[in-house]
Amino acid sequence: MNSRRSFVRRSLAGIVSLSAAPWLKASNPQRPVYPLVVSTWQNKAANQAAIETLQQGGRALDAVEQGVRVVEADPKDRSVGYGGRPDRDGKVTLDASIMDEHGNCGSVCFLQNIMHPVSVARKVMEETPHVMLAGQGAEAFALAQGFESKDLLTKASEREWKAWKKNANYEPTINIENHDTIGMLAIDTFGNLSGACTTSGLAYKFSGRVGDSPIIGSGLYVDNEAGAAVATGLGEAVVKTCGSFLVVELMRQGWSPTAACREAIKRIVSKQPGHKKFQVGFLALNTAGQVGAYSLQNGFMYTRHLQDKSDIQPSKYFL
Ligand code: SD4
Repeated sequence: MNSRRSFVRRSLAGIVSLSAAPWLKASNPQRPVYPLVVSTWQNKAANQAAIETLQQGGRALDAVEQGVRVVEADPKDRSVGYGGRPDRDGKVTLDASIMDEHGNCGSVCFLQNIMHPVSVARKVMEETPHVMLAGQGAEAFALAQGFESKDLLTKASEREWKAWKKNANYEPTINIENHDTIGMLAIDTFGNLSGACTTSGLAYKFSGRVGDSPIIGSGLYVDNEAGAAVATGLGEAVVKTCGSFLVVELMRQGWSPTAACREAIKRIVSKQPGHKKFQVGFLALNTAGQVGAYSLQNGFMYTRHLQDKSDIQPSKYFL
């Protein structure tokens, strides 16, 4: 399908748009840049917190952490942090990751009783020689770092879980029960990229299940010389294709963010026969500040915040 000619055309288009953009590439710190934040689904308050961090001179890394913390603390968001839907045993178990412009990264998975897994992930990155901590080890580390222990199961989530248990039928509704994981990408005024991703994972999953969000290269990937990507939707499908890494590598080859996300979706379609029954969405940002998204099914969207303007953009989709 991808003839050499169309590849060359795409590459040239990428080069032209990179050089025409007013955005700074990290290698050229003299040129002016404008802070930009994008996140999966509808997250204006989270993007606002992130953009304010950037406007105060913060790093993209600080911005994505501060941004996604807003959603982690929001009990109304049923797919992230406090108030997230529990696993089938009624336990809220969280996955999160963070990655900076140097390729440093940290993550936690199957973490319980801690409201801000993204900040624990950052501590893993900055305070340990490791990339990922899991389960009780991650929780003990968080407590030792001064995080408070909190029961994350809200009354509303508990009620829903009890209703689900009556039939215990595991067929998550596309765009509903696995919706709202926040993945956020940012460029700061130094022209550097960072990203974060945080979720309570699939509602009513098996105890111990870990999704794509804490797996570097699947739910999140950042390369300051190529771009950054995050994923949302059925994590198993994303893990099988190393989705975010694939999107970033395609952008490195000159594909636009949208084309790169579409190609990663096409990979899932061609390899995974069950794809009509689930949703996956990718969101990507290149070093020129271009944003793109693509999803398997209708219904995915992203929130973009550029300087003082915020808007919600529908993603293009495959099916
Ligand atoms: C997961 N990818 O754990 C996450 C769920 C998600 O929007 O993205 N929901 O599989």
